[in-house]
Amino acid sequence: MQTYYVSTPIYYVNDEPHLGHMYTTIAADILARYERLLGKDVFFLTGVDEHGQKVQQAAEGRGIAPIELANQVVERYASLWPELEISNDDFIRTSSERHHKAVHAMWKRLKDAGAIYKGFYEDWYCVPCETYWTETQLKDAECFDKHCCPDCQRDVEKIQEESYFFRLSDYQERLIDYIKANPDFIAPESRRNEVLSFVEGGLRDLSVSRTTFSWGIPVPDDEKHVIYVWIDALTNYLTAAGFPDQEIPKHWPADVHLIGKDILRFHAVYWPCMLMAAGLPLPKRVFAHGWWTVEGEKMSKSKGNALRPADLLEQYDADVLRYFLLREVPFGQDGDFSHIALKMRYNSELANDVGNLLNRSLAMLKKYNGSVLGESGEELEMDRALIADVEAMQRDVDEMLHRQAFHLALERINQVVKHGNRYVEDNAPWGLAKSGNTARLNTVLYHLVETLRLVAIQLSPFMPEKMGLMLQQIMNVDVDIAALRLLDEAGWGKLKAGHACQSPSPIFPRMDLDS
Ligand code: ME8
Repeated sequence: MQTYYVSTPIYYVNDEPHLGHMYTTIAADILARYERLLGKDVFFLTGVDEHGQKVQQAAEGRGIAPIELANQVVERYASLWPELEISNDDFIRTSSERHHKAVHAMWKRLKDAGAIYKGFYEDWYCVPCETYWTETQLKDAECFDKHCCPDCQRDVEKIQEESYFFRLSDYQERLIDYIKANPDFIAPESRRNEVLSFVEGGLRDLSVSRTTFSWGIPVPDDEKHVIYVWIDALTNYLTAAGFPDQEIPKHWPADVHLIGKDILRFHAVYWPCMLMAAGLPLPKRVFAHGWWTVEGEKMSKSKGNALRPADLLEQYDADVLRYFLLREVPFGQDGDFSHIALKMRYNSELANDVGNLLNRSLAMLKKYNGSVLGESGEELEMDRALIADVEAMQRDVDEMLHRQAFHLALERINQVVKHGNRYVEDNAPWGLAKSGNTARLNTVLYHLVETLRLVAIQLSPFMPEKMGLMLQQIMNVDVDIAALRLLDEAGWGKLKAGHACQSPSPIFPRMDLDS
């Protein structure tokens, strides 16, 4: 069976879950659900990043041990994901024994390959970003005088320590060749170009151990050193897949690592070079999405405007949030979250388009034929056009989701829904009923219900709960969304004459714009 592996970043436990974490995880969930629909053996991984100075400092600030802080925050994630219908197959914690073992195995492979050496390190360090900067980089970013981080503008500290280094510079040419030979490796394209010019600008060896704090995985046989948090964190993708017990795990290489644009360099430069050095295959794709602002402002702790998923879930159904986040902004671009935009999008595309098509179709079926699909008559050009549109949508959505163009996939499905609503107007079933044209009426109602069924299947990775309800009304049985397979379900004509649907029951009631 074909495998599919999608991952989210592992989230730092120094912070509560927020909109950004929720966004990537929902996106990954949609891909995982879609690939399961295709019948693949899917591995969907998320988890938490527990080590590093940042977490140690956050725990100290609260007067607790880092592992206690981690345990608290893990609880928050573990209880949030089911509420957002996240169907992850595994949840990785970097404090776990299995991960410790994998990081040691990775270190050993790098060491055995001659890619790690001991040296002396002097540089500038940004704790919040867990990133090192050279003097030149600070100067280039006009940050040297202020001693601030070129990324986040916060203070950087000068670090001098004995350190192990990874020979990143040795892999510069190989990485450039790889990126050029694999145009799909880094997406979107603008990010790929960014990474290429960064690598072409020259790679320095990377300091991969610390002696200034203790919260991490010790370097084998040199315990005063802790392994750099990014070497530790990136290895999570292999740990959960079964490394090192399986040298190349069944699901490896990953099909796509979904990440935010701020952590692209780690995933598109350090990680592939580490894997090359370790002699392991590279992930097929790294997709860096954009950042959300909230009501036009940058989310920040100090402003207190970071959107908490738990608060959003009090206001909106999980499915509505899932739909909005992936529909509103092209994946890869920055976007703005606003309540009014969510409500307007919901009212127009979910309440007015999908909800309306479902309600009016099932209501007419009930009124004119006791909810039972009758024998269809002759197929007209307009019927064939609707079927062709549905089938083209299925192909388009497949192509779009394989390049993570979620918003286009949703737009394409919406076109079919709009087509369905136009088809109702064009055929005016109420007129057919009045004139007693039963054969045509049956044909029209059949095409509507079959379109709705296939639309619901395409939307099910995005809105599993709502589409479960929609399919239940159409199929008249409880439908296990997770068990659906396109091979069995996606052909036009699965519903047969004589099939009874349920009475319509609104799944997308209109939202009040003022509340
Ligand atoms: O970076 N909009 O963890 P993290 C969209 N532990 N995404 C956002 C965002 C926003 N406003 N703010 C943050 C880490 N993010 C590491 C990862 S992976 C081996 C290790 C995203 O908890 C951000 O882009 O700080 C990042 O991808 C993710 O949240 C996790 O951030």
